[in-house]
Amino acid sequence: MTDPTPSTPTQSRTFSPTPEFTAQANGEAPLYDQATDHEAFWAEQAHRYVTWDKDFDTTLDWSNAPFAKWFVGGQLNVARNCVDRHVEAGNGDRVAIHFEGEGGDTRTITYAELLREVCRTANALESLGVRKGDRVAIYMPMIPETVFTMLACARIGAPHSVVFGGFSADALRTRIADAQARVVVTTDGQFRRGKPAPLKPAVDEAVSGGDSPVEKVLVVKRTEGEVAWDDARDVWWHDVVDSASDQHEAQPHDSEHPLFILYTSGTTGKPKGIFHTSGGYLAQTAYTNAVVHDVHPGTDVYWCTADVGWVTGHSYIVYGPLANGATQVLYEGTPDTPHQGRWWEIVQKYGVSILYTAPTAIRTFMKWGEDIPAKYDLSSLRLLGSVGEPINPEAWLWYRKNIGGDRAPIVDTWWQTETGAIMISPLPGVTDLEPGSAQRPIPGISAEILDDEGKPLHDPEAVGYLVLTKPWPSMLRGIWGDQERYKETYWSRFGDKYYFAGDGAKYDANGNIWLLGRVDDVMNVSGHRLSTAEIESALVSHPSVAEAAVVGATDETTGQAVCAFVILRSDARDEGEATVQELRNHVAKEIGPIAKPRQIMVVAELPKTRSGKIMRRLLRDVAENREVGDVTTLADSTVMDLIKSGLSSGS
Ligand code: 6R9
Repeated sequence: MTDPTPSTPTQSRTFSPTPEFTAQANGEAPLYDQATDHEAFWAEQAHRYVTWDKDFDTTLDWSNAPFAKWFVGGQLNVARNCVDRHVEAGNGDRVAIHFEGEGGDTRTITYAELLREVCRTANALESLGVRKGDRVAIYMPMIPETVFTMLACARIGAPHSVVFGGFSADALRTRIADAQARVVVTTDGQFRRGKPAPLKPAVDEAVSGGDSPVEKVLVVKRTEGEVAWDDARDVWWHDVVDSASDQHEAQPHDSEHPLFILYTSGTTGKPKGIFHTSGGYLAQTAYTNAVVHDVHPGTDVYWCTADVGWVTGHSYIVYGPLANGATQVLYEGTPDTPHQGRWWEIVQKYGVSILYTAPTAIRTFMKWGEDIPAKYDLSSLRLLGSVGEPINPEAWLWYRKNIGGDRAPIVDTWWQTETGAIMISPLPGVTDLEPGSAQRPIPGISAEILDDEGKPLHDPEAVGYLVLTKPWPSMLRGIWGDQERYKETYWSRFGDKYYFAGDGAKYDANGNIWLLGRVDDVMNVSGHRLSTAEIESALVSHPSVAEAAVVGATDETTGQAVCAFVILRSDARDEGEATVQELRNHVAKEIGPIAKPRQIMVVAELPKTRSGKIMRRLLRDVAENREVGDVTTLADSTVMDLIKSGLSSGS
């Protein structure tokens, strides 16, 4: 196995923009200077990228920090910005979505058609009782109806809560309860690796039991699989949406009206409902999609490979690109179904010019070999993007050479569910690109790297904590139902002037920022955020488990992998591999298959400090097969020997 730690390049090699790219780029160097007047800059972007029904009178109200209000007094309808205005501007015939199903079924949706579908969906949701302010849970695969539903919710002003289709019934249930969703939209099933996989049974389980706030479940027929049906609660999409009127009068909503809630893992077991509002979120997603992805509506074919269940899908499949009137690909399936060249076949088929994906995918393609993309015509690609975790320079260079034809610039974009939109990234056509670094805050964003005491670090290679020093339009407005936790999580580590991102970072000698991964108990597995605490509580909910500790160990392909150490209850039988399998499946059931530990080690003890804190650092050493580090703060320093000898004897 090669050394999996992301290596710092021994010599820094940079890639300057070509004059041709610069000449046509949306992003321009003067933006950095213009952004020195923070509020004036953002007011200008909000006017350029958003159509307001009523103009705002105050750009930023930060008087009740850290609770921000952007574009105060302004009114808009997010869905009309994403759909109607393009049709009104005469672009109704432009393709909004090239849908590619996993099985090869396709659908081309123009903006005019998108408008009709969104209106029908909005009318249908209203007929099911959804009103402005109600929450709607969306538990769906990557199909056009998912986009219609999100936009229909935005149109009505009913915040959506999209729950990734890979999450379990239990995870869905807690998210529904937290947001008190009245309606769930789902499908009978989804296609995954060539086979239909049911989805509705998880919804049935999640809303069962009498205490659910859910009144209606709207079901798209996708796989034609058998489904259980509750006549009082369940409604087929084709019965109510297809027959609904394709005209829908949309009301303007306040700039600060909640647009969506999206749950993400934090450092405790309880997922946080990050909520975003309308005007600022739309302005920044559209602006960044224009200047960072360099989308040129009408000519580009853009493809973001994320799932809409994550923030990347919200901001860079639905809101940003559609606000800009872009043409994009929406793909339902996995990269290797039916073969490992599927993505490149799609790029060739639709002439994709901008591809936005994650390092874990790139590293998987590296493993499969460069012969696979080489079989396809990828010459349409003119810009590549990366998001979700640090991209190691090797993967960056492979991506540039084998996918970007040694020609397309790569934008490594750092941001979070909480930030709503891209924050740190090169500007293509402006920045000299440095593989492995997200480089610098985009115009309008300010960041610092602080040491433990909160002092700014500027020395090259000095490692500290990334903070954001000014409010930004697409920032989270809080944690749904728990504003104390919002203040404590993000605005207390370094005082209330700094947003603490939870990521380690450093500058290099060129003044470029390198993101170094999470500094808290959050893991990043294939670009998905998972909390150690959440998986630990899933493990201890199994009757055989007394205690559990989870760490993220470096993994060559997925960035990090979940490794768990468990102590079995004295009355539980250790049946070796069978026990391990049962526990892995238990985690999948409790949280979802993405949280399944790669490895579970049954141990007799866990390393703890005198105050009882599990020393995950030492467990990480074991999981990564390293010499175990300093054990002097352990309550019992022999524990690590016990763990290691237990493991080597195969228990
Ligand atoms: C958009 C998204 C956020 C966390 C973030 C950081 C990591 C995202 C990154 C990156 C290095 C990048 N992260 N992009 N690390 N370089 N370009 O992924 O949101 O799921 O909330 O994850 O992902 O650790 O704090 P989210």
